Amino acid sequence: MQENLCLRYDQPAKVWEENVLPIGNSDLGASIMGGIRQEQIILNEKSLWIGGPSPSRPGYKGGNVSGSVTYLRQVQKALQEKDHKTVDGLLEKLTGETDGYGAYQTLGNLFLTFDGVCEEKTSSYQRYLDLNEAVSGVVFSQEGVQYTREYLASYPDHVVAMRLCADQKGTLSFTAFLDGYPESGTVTVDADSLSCTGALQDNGLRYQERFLFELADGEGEITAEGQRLQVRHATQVIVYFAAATDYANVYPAYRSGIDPADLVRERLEAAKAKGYTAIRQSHIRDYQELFQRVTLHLEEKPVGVFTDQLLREYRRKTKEHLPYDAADHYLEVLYYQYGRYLLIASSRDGSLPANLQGVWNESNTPPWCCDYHINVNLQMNYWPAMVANLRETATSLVDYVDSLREPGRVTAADYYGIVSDEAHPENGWAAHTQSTPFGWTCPGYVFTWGWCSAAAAWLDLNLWEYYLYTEDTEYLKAKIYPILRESARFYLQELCYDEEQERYVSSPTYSPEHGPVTIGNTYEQSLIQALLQVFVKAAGILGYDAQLSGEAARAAEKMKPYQISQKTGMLQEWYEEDEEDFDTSEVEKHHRHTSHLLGLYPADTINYNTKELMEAAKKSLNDRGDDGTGWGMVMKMCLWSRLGEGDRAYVLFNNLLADRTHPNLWDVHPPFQIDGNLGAVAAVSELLLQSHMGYIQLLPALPAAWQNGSFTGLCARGGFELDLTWEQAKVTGLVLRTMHDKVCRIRTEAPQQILAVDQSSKINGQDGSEEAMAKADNISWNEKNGIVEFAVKKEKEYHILF
Ligand code: FUC
Repeated sequence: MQENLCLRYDQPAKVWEENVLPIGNSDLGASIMGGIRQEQIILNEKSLWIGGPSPSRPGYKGGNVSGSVTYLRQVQKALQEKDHKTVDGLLEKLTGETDGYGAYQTLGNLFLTFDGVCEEKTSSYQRYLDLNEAVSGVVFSQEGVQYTREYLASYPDHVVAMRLCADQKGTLSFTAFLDGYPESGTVTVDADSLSCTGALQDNGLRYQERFLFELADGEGEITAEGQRLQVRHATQVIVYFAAATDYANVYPAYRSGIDPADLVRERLEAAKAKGYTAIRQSHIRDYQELFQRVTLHLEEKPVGVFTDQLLREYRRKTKEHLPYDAADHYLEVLYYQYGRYLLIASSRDGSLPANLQGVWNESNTPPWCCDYHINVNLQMNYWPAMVANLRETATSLVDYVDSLREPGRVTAADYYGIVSDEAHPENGWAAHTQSTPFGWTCPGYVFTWGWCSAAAAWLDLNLWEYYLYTEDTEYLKAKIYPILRESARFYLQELCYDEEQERYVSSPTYSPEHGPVTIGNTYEQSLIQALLQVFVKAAGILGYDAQLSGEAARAAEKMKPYQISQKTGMLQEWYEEDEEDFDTSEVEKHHRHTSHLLGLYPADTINYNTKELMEAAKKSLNDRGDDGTGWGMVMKMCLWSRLGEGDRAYVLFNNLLADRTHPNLWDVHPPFQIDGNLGAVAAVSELLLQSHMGYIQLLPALPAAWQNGSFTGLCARGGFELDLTWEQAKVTGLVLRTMHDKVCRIRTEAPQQILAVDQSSKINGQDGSEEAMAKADNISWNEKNGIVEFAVKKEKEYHILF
């Protein structure tokens, strides 16, 4: 376990997105302000969305406009004829509607106004979020009384639980009330609970949120007074919070038919019966099972200062180009582990995936509707899931992508003429830039940000990573493969052969939010090609669909996604880039999206074996510069790490922390977007470990600033888990575990010895005694390519000695 992973502040939060401390169990989110006299907790339930099907919108069709394929054909023809005027005139026909898009809503606030407590008389105030236990709290003293509040969000028990204490008998008195809840809500106050029940005006989605108050030691009294609950002369009060809606991610009605009040009642009754201490224990056990799998040390020193001070210091040093010290490295480690925390808190099996803000939202009109953007953001949210040993957080994404298939078939039919019917079931699904929990897959309402035929292919690559890291063939067969196959069918019909370009192309294409409308831009070509190649591999593993797989292989080969500009030597973003009449009016040198480089990361078609493409990608990346939005910087970090340039990636990490991080360590686009937090976990991991080349690479892009360090528990493709230590940038120790009996390949200098330790002897506390050790089987080291190969078994742990 890694000690001292805690965000700390000496003041209450002032601004939600800058200062709050978030807790969550994926379905529920709570952001804690930590006020002294008045505590404010902003609450969320992830499925509380307006939009989608509704009695007031009987024709809801996910925004799809029937017959749009006619215009697609016209645009394709006009593009081929280079008739840009006609293209421009038709683009508005390749869009979707807006009605029913909706937005993520907030459940509002719980306010607790404390009697006899005031800011002026308070001392020793602390607000914290302990990442080791996923527990947040507030502590302060006033006139000899210490007040403590503790908050946690439990995944196993489906509640947020709060414990409010005073250390002197009978000194805890407060008023509790709700505010900011949906307009349609009715507040009910009874002997020991506050609740808000209603159905959203927009779509009739039913919801309930309820708070159950309990006097832990019987001390004090609770009374209902109007819309408020009064707690007087208590010493310890427990509050359980549960919330639910009748949403279900099932097309086309998206309703469960279950009364949310029933779920809430069951959960609160169970919570009360179990009690705070047991809930706390189960929560910590559940959370730590995931969180503790990874530790990271970068010669950091947890110092006694507050997190916002650490961040200010880091910013100052970055601006003044001063060297970082152990406190700065502590901030880096904290930021990394906070990203893992945020993913666990906002994405667990059985719920919707993490949205643009995870699960936390204080507004009914949040930026970008707090939706599921799939031209980078949702994908980035899940980049850390596998490498940072949190595969359980990824299944919500798999389920979500699966749920887009049925509505996505309507989009495929309306916009591409690709129809699924009895003769051609599961014949293709499409999705574009933005999506919602109500199956919104049509193009956005403006072509130049809304059209994105490759969005589904990109999502599919995330799912494939799940397989690569686990090699879980059953899950591949049951969940992932059907999605990949349907995508392959879609793209095989969507692609057309372009005589002039002599390749299969997607058309029209628009590089995310950048440049002109063209044929077969690098973004679409590279993602669709990667998806087709992945499908071929998956079909091969399962022994399925030989004919389709053959077609996919042939098409992929003829897609030729990459061109190097004869003029600049850069990897082109658009095929037509070097042509005289190429329209540069919408090209931005420093555009935040680096969509033409996705073959380098997260895909692997640009790699150490394609040296020219690597060089060209590097030139492009240099041209884009080191600035950007939060997620834009993270994207570049990942790209530099795949180029093996750790120091350059580190500059971006420095800039991310210095310029794009709020005091509560939330990533700033601006505004707050969680993709940068989560993506940065993947980016840092990628500096230390890569495995996309068919072998494991240790410290492939180590920044000079991290000369000495260690990690435990990072994962490599193939089902491996690694612990690594390094000194003076050289590997000094490596331990490897495997999910499968197989051959392991690591690129490294010649190891002196590889010892296989029985895991059971370790578990029995014998710590790998000499007797338990035996040399690993079949070790070979190839001097030419520097790869060591040896057979591994899942019951053993391998200690590689240098
Ligand atoms: C993408 C980005 C924007 C923003 C939005 C949520 O479309 O281009 O910058 O992050 O998603």
